[in-house]
Amino acid sequence: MGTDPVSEAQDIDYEVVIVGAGFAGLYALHEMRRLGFSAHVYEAGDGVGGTWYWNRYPGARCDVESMDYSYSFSEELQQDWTWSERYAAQPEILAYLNFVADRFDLRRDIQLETRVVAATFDDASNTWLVTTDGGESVRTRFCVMAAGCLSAARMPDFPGLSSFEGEWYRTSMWPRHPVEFRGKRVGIVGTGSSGVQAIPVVAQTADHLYVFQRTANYSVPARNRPVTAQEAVDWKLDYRDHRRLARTTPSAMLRFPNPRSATQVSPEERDAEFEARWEGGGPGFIAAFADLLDNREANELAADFVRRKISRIVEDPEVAKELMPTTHPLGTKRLCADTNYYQTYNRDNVTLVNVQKNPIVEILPKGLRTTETDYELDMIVYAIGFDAMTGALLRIDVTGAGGTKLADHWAAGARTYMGLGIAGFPNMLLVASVGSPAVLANMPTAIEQHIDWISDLLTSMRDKGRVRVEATSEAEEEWVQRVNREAAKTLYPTANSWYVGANIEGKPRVFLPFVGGFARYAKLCDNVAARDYAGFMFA
Ligand code: N01
Repeated sequence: MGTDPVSEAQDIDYEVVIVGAGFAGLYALHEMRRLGFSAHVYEAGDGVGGTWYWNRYPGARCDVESMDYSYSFSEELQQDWTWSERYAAQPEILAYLNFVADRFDLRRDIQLETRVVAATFDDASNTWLVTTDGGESVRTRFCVMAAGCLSAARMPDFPGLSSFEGEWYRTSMWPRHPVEFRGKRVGIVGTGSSGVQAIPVVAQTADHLYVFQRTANYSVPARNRPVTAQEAVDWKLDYRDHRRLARTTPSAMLRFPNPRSATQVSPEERDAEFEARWEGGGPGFIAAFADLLDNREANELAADFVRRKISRIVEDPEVAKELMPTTHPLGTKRLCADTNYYQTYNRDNVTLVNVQKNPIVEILPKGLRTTETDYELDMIVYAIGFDAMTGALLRIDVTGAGGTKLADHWAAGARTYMGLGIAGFPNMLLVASVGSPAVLANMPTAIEQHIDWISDLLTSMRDKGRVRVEATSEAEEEWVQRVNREAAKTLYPTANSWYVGANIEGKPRVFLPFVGGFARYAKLCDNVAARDYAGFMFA
């Protein structure tokens, strides 16, 4: 990098250290290299892929259509890769990310099986000292935190956990060895997106499956199917235009909300629209009407439609009733997309257990105890989610300017400026973090947008001889308030979801993602950049 000030510090090992080698880390590395920055990636797994490396549980599949859920940065890449299914399964997405790593020769700068455990900013040199679990320490000008928003897997904390004599797994840390359900009594705890995908698959071979459900969740059929050769050809013909159009939408994918209100159409029209979306498949159901996520009455109409579907699909009326969500509006916890989820409860070998009514008390050597019954189990699968959005960063001992700990800065609730920077933590750039719309949008596109923005920032700093960038406290405060204002216009904050940290005991209840939509957010980011990175200060 010659003598430009960004790389001038004598003892810098890399200009950019990137934490994580999932969708975000891989693209960040590609971009940093392309722009001529020396970059190094640390990845805890023994392979690349991030989310798609760890979440290899049976049934794991994306709920964004594969033609959308992929990188757009290389026309050749998107032309050359062929997706086999409308919603790609985990092995195919992992194969894609490995293909990307090979194609762009990324592996030589990725250090696998290495977890970053600490990052400490040095005010004198404006650099970070990054320390790994292997005891290695490197100095870098910038840290790009691409550690994931759903990557800090929750550990079950039931008493007696380690006394269990059978096999037990977490969906979020699924082992690489084959897991056999045949001939076994299996319990699955959790009915979020992961549980809803795993349950129908495990039920096919398990001797008996007990589903321990605390909160009934809304799920719509995915209607997965192969991508036909003709569809792929048609899509690829206009791939650039598809991508351009997708970036103008709130979700960053080709999903177009019906602009009408659910309350202002006739019951027949309403049901016809819901039915069409249900038959069409996938989480596009939430876009059936414009006001489903901000008008309680409209939302209740959609919720009622799904409950009616459940009552028709599930043969036992008692079980159907237990499966009907009533405690939160539809979509305020992530809407699940399934393949035969509700149908699975018609199988003789599946039992639904309501652990809202009778909570799990402890794990026994041979099973699980609720306040009502002991269940004998050979295997327990915990699909209990993540310390979302903040967990991955807080598991690193991050110390910013003047010795401030990130854990302290976030003690009353996580806060960022634009989801990209944190006041008091100079030269640390975030990807798909708190205050970003990424988790409510098409993740690869959001990631590309964030990293393109970061790339422009670093390039402009190099051009201007700047060595330190930091969000101002005022800009951060304004963004936090904006994130809250946007959320308050919606029904999202009414649910006890991971969007507000409610799934983690003691986590401050703060609305974490930006719900204002991808397209609006991207425009705001462009405006910030156009005003010489307004809200950031430089040295
Ligand atoms: O986790 P979750 P997830 N006793 O937190 C229950 C993405 N994703 O891994 O709701 C009993 O949603 C908990 O119950 P409750 C997607 O963004 C995407 O399923 O807290 N139950 C809940 O049912 C998703 O939102 C895809 O009452 C307990 C479940 O465990 C995010 O990842 C696929 C419990 C956790 O659900 C997380 O999904 C998979 C306890 N002590 C994931 N503790 C697709 O693209 C927790 N639970 C399709």
